Amino acid sequence: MDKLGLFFKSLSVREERHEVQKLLSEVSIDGLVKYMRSELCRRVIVMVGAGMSTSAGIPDFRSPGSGIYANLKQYNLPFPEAMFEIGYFRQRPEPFFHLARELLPTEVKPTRSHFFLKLLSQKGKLRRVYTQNIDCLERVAGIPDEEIVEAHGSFYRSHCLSSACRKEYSLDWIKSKIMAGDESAPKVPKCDECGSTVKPDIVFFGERLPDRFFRLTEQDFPDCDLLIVIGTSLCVQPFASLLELVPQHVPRLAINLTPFKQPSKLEALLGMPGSGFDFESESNFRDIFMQGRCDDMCDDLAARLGWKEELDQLMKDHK
Ligand code: CNA
Repeated sequence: MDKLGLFFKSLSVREERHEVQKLLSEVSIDGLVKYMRSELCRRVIVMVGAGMSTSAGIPDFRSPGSGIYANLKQYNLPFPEAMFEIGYFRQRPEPFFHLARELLPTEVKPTRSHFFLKLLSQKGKLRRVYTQNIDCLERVAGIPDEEIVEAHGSFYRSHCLSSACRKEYSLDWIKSKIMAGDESAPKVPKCDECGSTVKPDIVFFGERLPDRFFRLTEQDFPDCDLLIVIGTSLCVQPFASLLELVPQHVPRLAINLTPFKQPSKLEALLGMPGSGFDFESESNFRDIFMQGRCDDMCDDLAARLGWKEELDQLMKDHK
């Protein structure tokens, strides 16, 4: 399914209105925790965004002041998104590799929220983490590779841009190249076979999402027991539409520092309530919002679930 197909499928799922089973005894964090502790909640999908890594020192895109989009003046870009556009990158890769030093610091450690997901995995409750992040911190936290979908790719692998070459490079290789340059004059990594630019396997605007994303969303979302969304503005499609793909009765928890955007007139006309969540309405029986820093919210959840000591231990044991 392509991006547009996924978007329209999410709309059609919304249209299927019938009596749905209510799985939460009450629409509250306590009700959710009770459900999470039960045998009914075995297959949890987590959708992740840049907000989950800000406490690790990696800026997000859209937070006012600290976000990447607020700090691009020095690069003289025609428009902020050019930084991540494949056409622009082919002409002028230097700004991206300069910024990459911020996105891929050498000493960065996973956050408490990453370890909360690792704990979910250890408890056998994690179906999959769908991450928009490119920082590989889910892998570093020790979540098994098969439980992670890097929807927008990551720095984990890189390839030579030349279609005749396509030589593959590792995370360590690209990291060493990115960090080698002078901060004011970053080096563009070059292929040691053919001399072309080497690009991390990050999905730039204008590139297709990985096949694994489309294959696994079809499989996972219709068959999950809980959706958790952490640290994302839900502005990027088709990722944002995924939350519409879980069945109508499945509870959805959103954890974010700021509220989600309100619908535009057109979106409202199409019956789309902005983010797709329904926290406020009286008929809401499944959407819960925990507003705050995700590390604090995950800590709170872990405590209520009786997992706090295990979470502390996981963080302590991590080298
Ligand atoms: P975004 O649009 O910048 O939104 C981030 C959201 O997280 C905002 O709503 C913030 O309010 C919220 N937030 C920030 N800090 C916290 C916190 N501590 N706790 C809870 N919420 C917080 O970023 P999205 O992820 O929604 O956008 C998708 C883009 C961002 C993807 O294409 C990524 O590749 C890209 N990105 C990734 C990284 C990374 O890998 N760490 C960094 C920057 C951008």
